[in-house]
Amino acid sequence: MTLSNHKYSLQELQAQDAAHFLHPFTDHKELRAHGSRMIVRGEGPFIYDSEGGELLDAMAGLWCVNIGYGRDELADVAAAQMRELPYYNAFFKCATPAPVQLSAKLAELAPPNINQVFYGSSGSESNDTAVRLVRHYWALEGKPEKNIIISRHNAYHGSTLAGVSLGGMSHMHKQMGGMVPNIVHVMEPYAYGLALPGESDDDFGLRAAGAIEEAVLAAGADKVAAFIGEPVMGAGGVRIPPASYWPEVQRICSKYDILVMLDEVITGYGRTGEWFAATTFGIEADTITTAKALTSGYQPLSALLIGDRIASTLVEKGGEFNHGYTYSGHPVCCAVALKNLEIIENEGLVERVRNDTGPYLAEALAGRLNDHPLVGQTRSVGLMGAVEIVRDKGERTRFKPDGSAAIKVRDHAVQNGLMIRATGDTLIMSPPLVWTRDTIDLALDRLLVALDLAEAELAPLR
Ligand code: PXG
Repeated sequence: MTLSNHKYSLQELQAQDAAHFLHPFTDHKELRAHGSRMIVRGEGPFIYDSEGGELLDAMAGLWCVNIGYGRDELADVAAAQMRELPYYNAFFKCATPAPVQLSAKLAELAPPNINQVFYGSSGSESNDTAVRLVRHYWALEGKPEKNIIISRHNAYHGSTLAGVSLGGMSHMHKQMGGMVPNIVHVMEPYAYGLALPGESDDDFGLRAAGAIEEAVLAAGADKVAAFIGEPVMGAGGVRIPPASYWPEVQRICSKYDILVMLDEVITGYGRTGEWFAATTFGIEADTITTAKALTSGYQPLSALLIGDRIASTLVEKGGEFNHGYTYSGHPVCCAVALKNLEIIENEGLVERVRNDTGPYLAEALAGRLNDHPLVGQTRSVGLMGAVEIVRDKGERTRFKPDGSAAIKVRDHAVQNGLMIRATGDTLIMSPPLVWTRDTIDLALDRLLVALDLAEAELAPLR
């Protein structure tokens, strides 16, 4: 079914949009001067706007539409579940079948130490749950004062009060008017931007992990509950840590008996070529926050995957964990998730990313873009990639004002049929896992056109 039976005009929609709809993360004054682009349809790897424009969606919506657009199987399963039982809660000793079956499936797919699931409707909500849960865990263990969570500058963990506080985005902190207490931030493992001249990536990775140990020692290990991190920082710029980083983080957390909270809202469900990036980077986690690709974005659902250490204390010590949402374990969302995971499995998408499209993307980015005068570095893991836009490749300097060059490339890319994102001076992509080598080639063809157009405008400023 398409929405062609819905009657609207772009002008009318834009007027209603400007009058009534406050968009997320938006300068509303600026938006109202331009009007929104209306995306009205999606099919496979493409999205279409109200004027018939076709865009190859290199962001999979917002890091989520892993199986691509227009999958009838998900619509059918949602409709069937809505007809049978659109909603019932999981409170008061009740359950519905879909979240039960999904939990068993997730326990099968997750790393071996993870066997329990707590549901929410968004990544932010699940991170709130994770904070509540690790603090509750230490209280049950008789150590309520062990409640500090260490996070990192430039991390993104969501937009609820706890999400913003866990995150390391200073522009978000500024609008908080007071943070959730007992969260501290240390340096991020961003070698391209932060390694010292002559410092190897691996030495830098050890130094960045060392900042966690310094924070533990400053607070006192008996006060630190957990460390939280995205295996690869997503919204912060697809920043892939050096190989030395995660093993050292794990060593530090074990040494001081600190829980490891992984935020896999972006990296979960095949993005890095494994079901979870925990496997890609060899991390043993106590909690894994997931959302987005759990349903390929077809329904809002998040799952906090909980390791045996926390779960067994919760069950053995008993007492109510006073936390939950109306939609924890929503049957329609969970039914859609089950079907989505079945599709990812049946179509071998995780293996395809690991063995074929992931390595191909890395080669294509390096082979086709690294020599471009605007490109300082390309990097990728699985189907998650970044292109650093620089003024001077050797010096790693940027055009002024910060971020202006990457936005220029992005705007040309969108004009040329490629939906890609800019964060600061980094272009980032996270396409559907159904992309093939041909789709990657097409994306890079369009990106190269955009880079050339931007270079023509930026060269005089060099
Ligand atoms: N953790 C991570 C690692 C995320 O990337 C969240 C938590 C929060 O999830 P919800 O479902 O509450 O949005 C995210 C979300 C961007 C962008 O600009 C990224 C996200 C959300 C919105 C914009 O790249 N990631």
